[in-house]
Amino acid sequence: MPPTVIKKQIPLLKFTMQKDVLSSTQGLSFEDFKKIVLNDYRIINESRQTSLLGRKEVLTGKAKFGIFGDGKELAQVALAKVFKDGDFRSGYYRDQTFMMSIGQLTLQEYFAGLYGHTDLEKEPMSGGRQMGGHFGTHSLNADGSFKALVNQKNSSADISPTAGQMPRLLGLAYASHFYKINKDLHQGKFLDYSNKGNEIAFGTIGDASTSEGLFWEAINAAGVLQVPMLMSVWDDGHGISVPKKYQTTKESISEILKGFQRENGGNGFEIFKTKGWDYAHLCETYEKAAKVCREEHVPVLVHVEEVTQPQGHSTSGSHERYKSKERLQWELDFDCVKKMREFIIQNALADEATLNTIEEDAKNSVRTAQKTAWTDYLTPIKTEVAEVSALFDDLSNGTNGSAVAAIKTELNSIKEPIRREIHNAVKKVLRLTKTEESASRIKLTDWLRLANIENSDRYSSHLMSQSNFQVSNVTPVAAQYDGEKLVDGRELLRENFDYILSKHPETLIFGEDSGKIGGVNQGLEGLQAKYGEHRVFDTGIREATIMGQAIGLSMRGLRPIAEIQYLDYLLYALQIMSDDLATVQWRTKGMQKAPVIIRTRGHRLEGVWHSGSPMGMIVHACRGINVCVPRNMTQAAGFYNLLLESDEPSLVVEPLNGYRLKENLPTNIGEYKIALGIPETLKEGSDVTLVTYGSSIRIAQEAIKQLEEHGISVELIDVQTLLPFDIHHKIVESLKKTNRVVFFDEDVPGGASAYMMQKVLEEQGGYQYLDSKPITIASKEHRPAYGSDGDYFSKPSADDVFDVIYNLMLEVNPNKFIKIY
Ligand SMILES: Cc1ncc(C[n+]2csc(CCOP(=O)(O)OP(=O)(O)O)c2C)c(N)n1
Repeated sequence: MPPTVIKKQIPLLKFTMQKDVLSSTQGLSFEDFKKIVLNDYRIINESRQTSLLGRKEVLTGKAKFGIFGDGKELAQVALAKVFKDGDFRSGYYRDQTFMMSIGQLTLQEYFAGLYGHTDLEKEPMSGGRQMGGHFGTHSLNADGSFKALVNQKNSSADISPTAGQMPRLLGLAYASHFYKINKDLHQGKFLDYSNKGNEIAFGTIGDASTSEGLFWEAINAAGVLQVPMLMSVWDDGHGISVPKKYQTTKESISEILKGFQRENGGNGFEIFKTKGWDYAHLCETYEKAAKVCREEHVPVLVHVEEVTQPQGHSTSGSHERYKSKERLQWELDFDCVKKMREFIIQNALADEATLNTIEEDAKNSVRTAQKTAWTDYLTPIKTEVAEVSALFDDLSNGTNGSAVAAIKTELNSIKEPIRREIHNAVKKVLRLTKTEESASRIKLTDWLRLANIENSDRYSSHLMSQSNFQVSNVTPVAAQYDGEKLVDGRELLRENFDYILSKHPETLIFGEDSGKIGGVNQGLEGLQAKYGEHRVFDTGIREATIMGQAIGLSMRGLRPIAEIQYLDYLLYALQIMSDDLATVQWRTKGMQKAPVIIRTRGHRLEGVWHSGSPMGMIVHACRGINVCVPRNMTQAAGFYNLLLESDEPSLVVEPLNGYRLKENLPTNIGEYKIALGIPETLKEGSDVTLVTYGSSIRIAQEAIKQLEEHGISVELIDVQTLLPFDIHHKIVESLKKTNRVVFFDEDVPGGASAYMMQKVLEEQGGYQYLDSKPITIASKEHRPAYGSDGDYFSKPSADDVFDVIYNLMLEVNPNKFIKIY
């Protein structure tokens, strides 16, 4: 039947199937149309059954935790219809139906995720690293290079912190904007990453999570930047148990966002409202929303109201505790699966029997998928039980044979074993048989060794890149000089950024004041004028979304250098750095990357919030990100040049008080590269090793001069990078010579100085070579007080360094040194 008849068949007021919903499939026969609707009905039923069975799997102990997408199915099949190849998603744990609809999640994979299957082939979302319901697609080839992202449907990897998906979403959308306006990227490999910016970034969020600051910051930034971001809010009225009246002013996100609505050709958002149970209206709304978003390249928000949550928030508790009887009844009446069934019957798209069959088939497919996933998950573990049991048998003739046999019996009695239980058993047996020397025991220790290697890959790989582009694969290049050409540190940096921008069309540098004035310290002076506003630009004051902007851009093949104006303000972005950026590679087991370069400046200038050096906090929060702490701008530039050749996310903390100091300009500016994790010995000495970095280097040098006058010889080591830290264990070599060590920085006591101490004394075994107690020199516990005296009495000075080292030597040799004060 021709489409006009369809319209007659579906006499719903707002449902203009021919024009709006199915405009992309014009000429569709009625039979084909029915197939689409019934296929959607199949998907939502399969998804619902997955949620129902998934919950049971948790409650019976097979899986640890479950958080499902029940109630959100219908909105997501509608949303999926407008998601095209090349598009990106940044969403959250409710989106299973969407992922199934775009063909990026099978039922079996869903269950593999629930069980935490560590095989990426079976559990492609994270290889068991994230809890089920955290989705992502594979962006990378085996060698770490990007796939042709334009030919696939992409989802950035989810994280659990509510609204944590928003900053990244902004960046994914901004990438489309950048690809569109940067004509240099309309060719070559860039056409694999973006079709000239034609893609949409799709965001999803729960209504309660819109209470988070990150939501507002990202929404405002998207409105300012006018990026193609299609945001859906699934409004089920609650955030766990807390209802909307405690979450949202006026209890409606679309109501309070009205001020963001585009008007009279101005910028802003296009805002739509629809209902989570109304298939026709959902399809119509998303068709319109995507059209505006894609064609006009503007942000759009779809507020999906009247969404249910049939099983409550998660497997942690039941919703009967906090929902009224009326609400519970309403959720039954307006369940989207039930409503779609009614819609199909009303419009004579299928009869009861057909729908019953679809529902029954869905149950069966889900049950089959669950069983297969469980068998797949359990089989390799059971194989390991069998392997170690055979090895235990070999050992059961020894002195402790009966005890070994008992351990084997106990292990084999576990119906659904996990690897921890196997390891417990193996270690117990090895302890019992520690005095036995047999080939069987050697086999068992070999088994354990190999199992540890495999488990390390299962759980601990890819904290940093393991690709061809990892930092350690980039060859360093020495800086070259032709006599002396002294320039300010900031000029050296500017020359370097100039070179970077000219060499890499995919780089862009942005942050507060980075554009027009070229940065608060002028390291980018004139570069906006030279390369254009799209390459070097100002942002609003919004550190978390500057970070997210960089993450999203870098996930789409671009190389952002994101500026955080001062190290003290990195705290605003630290959550996103820690939860999102630092975990991208690890949480996808190397299937996604975000090679962001963060540029900031810190350590020492004046006042409470322009002198911070919270390096311990950063290195502990950001394992997964390189942390470079150059002592001057020559070093900083060398790091930038190396990092751009690699695919690892990194932070470079420029020394804030070094922009106006003179440095010798290398002739190969932009090209020399400094390797990470390689400390530099700046001065040889024999009495004490002094380990430090960044702005503390100059203080150390001043103290060392004075110490020399008192007959004390200090070896000064600049660690250069805190992450990675001294990968070749160079510092311990110095300890072998001096037998004394002082770790010095401007962090709080127990901060990064203690971190360095642990690395050198414990990891490198430095404790063996010490003749004196190891010492750390750090700031006071309070923030640095304002003014030069505030600095002197809050942060370690050359006097402090002198005193500590002098007193150390006084204790060592009271005959040679006398107490000064
Ligand atoms: C930053 C943060 N705070 C708290 C939580 C715990 N938590 C998980 S989900 C959730 C409620 C979210 O509600 P909503 O955004 O409406 O999404 P829904 O689960 O209802 O789909 C909370 C508080 C979290 N994951 N992250």
